[in-house]
Amino acid sequence: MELFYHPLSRYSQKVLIALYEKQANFYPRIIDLRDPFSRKEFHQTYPQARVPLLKTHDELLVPESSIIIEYLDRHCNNSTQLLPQEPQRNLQVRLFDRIIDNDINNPLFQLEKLKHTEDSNEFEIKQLEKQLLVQFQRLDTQLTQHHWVCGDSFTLADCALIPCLSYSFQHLNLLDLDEIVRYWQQAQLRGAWMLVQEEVLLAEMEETAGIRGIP
Ligand SMILES: N[C@@H](CCC(=O)N[C@@H](CS)C(=O)NCC(=O)O)C(=O)O
Repeated sequence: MELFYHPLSRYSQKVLIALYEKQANFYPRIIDLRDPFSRKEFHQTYPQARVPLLKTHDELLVPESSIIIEYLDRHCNNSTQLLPQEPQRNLQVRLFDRIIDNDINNPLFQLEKLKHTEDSNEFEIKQLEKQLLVQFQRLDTQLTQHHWVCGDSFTLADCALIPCLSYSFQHLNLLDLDEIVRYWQQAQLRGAWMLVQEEVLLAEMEETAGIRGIP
């Protein structure tokens, strides 16, 4: 399998966590979408030119982080089941995966964009931050009953949430949310995230030194 991704893309990190959880072998193909040559080349493989993208052993192209993880869960058997078999729990995990992508990860992109715009609109920033805090409060309540997002075991929903927390802790006031703080501390000790984090730190250092760009 080949994974087209960038270490600083949160949706790529989501899939990397799953790959490490599943202990799956893959060829890493780093794509820098800011580089026009890299983008053009990738565009030939995948016209939507978005990362992450998985190329399977039989040359099937699988886009969309959640679908890639579902593919990995079906095809790479190890003890970690990222999508529970039991239908009710399966729905719950998929629901939280959608909530996290749509109501946390995507608004975080908007927030990053607004903060980097020169004549940034303070009102819009405050509104977004408020919306994000409401989502984190909702998750905090969910986590009072659960060790991971959807229960005792690590799932797709955790793969979705963990990459959002670094930026969120830096830019939002989450320290009053005890369960989110506890969750973030425990997530940072999870082996799969530690492996992703090593690559993220390296890419950030390269970015600072001007060796490699952010997608
Ligand atoms: N829903 C997609 C989102 C993927 C996504 O937004 N990827 C970003 C990088 S994190 C990207 O490739 N953006 C480039 C573009 O849209 O041109 C997923 O879950 O994989």
